[in-house]
Amino acid sequence: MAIAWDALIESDRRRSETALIDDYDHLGRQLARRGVNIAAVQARAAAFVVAVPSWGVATGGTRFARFPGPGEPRNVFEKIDDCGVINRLVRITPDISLHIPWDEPDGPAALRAFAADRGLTLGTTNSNTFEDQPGQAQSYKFGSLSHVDPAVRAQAVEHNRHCIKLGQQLGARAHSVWVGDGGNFPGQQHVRRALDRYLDSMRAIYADLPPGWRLFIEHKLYEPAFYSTVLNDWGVSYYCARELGDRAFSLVDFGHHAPNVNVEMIVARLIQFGKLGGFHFNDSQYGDDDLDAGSIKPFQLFLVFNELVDAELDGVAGFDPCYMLDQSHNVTDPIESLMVSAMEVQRAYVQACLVDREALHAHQEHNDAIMALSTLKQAFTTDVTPILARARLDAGGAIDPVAVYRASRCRQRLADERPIDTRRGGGIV
Ligand code: RM4
Ligand code: MN
Ligand code: MN
Repeated sequence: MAIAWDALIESDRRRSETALIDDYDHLGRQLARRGVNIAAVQARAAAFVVAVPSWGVATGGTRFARFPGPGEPRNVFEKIDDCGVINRLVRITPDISLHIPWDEPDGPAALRAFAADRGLTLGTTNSNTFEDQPGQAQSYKFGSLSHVDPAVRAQAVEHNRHCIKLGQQLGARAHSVWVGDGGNFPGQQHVRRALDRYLDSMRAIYADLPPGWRLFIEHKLYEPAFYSTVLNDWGVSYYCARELGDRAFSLVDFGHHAPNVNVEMIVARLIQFGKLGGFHFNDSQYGDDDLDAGSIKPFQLFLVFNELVDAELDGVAGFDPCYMLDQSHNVTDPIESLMVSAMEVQRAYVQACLVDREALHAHQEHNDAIMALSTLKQAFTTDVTPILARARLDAGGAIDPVAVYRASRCRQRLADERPIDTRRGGGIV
């Protein structure tokens, strides 16, 4: 699809740059009064990256229905095309996380080259042993890596090995494992034995991890299993990551905890224990809602980044979390949702960069709760939009990515090029 992005971005710039300069200069003076150099903050904003999920560019669905969106991608190449549009406009999403077998390519080399042509990399593979594929010998109905039957476990281990081999051909450097294993009823599973079996399977996968690779394990409280899950919380995840070895880490998906759980505490502890692998950013009101990052609890997102920036500035050894989005878009255009979400995650990062850490530390030492909170709130309530926009513009992106995307009529064109396809696009569990 040939869209004149350069021209569209240029007319967006002509329309909005004067106002942007005005807002940026004002913010610059405000920050200077706090001893903060706006150019240095902009440089940090520009260096920020978050990966988009290949499964997120297709319309999601709920367990009740899926309403396909116009022009949604029908194969992995079209998904990468859509990821290219996102990065063309926001400039902070050059990496893609792939889901296998949803995104299984016939020719990995061709896929890698196709992505590279669009300035994109394929950094992480995600395995799928939570549903059955046509023709598969063993069923995952009662679990995969922790299944009671060794033949099912072996098949699930083999699938993960396959993902890693494929990832090597794609230039990936990490593999992420989430399993739907668990029980729907009390007594259905022997809780301890199921975890032992899971760990044995994970050891076999870990043993095949290529040099330089990391293995991420993702916990989740419930769903699709409604009574118990094998990797139910961050404590179990931490334990397993330790058991597996130095290159195994816990991955935090924002929606995978009980309501009201203090996610920033989990993040701080995983950093402290050297086991924070990365994130699946999204937002939620009740459970694994997979809503757009920053749409429900932006302060929580900021508090998580407050911990991350604090660790970055402290130079915590081995601290190198991988940032990814993991969302399901049911009522929005996925391209718009992913652009906005990436910018919201970047916003939280930049706000966290504004925290006056010396002042915060002094308030903590003096047990001054009000001033400690005010210090955080001062950063959180600073509108950093001009910094994000300036960083995007300087990197060749749009001041207002959603406006440019709508002006391009990209979605209408995609709808013409990709006649409606009602096959499941993934991302609904
Ligand atoms: C799960 C989990 C995984 C994601 C699947 C689609 O709930 O978040 O990361 O790959 O959904
Ligand atoms: Mn996830
Ligand atoms: Mn999830």
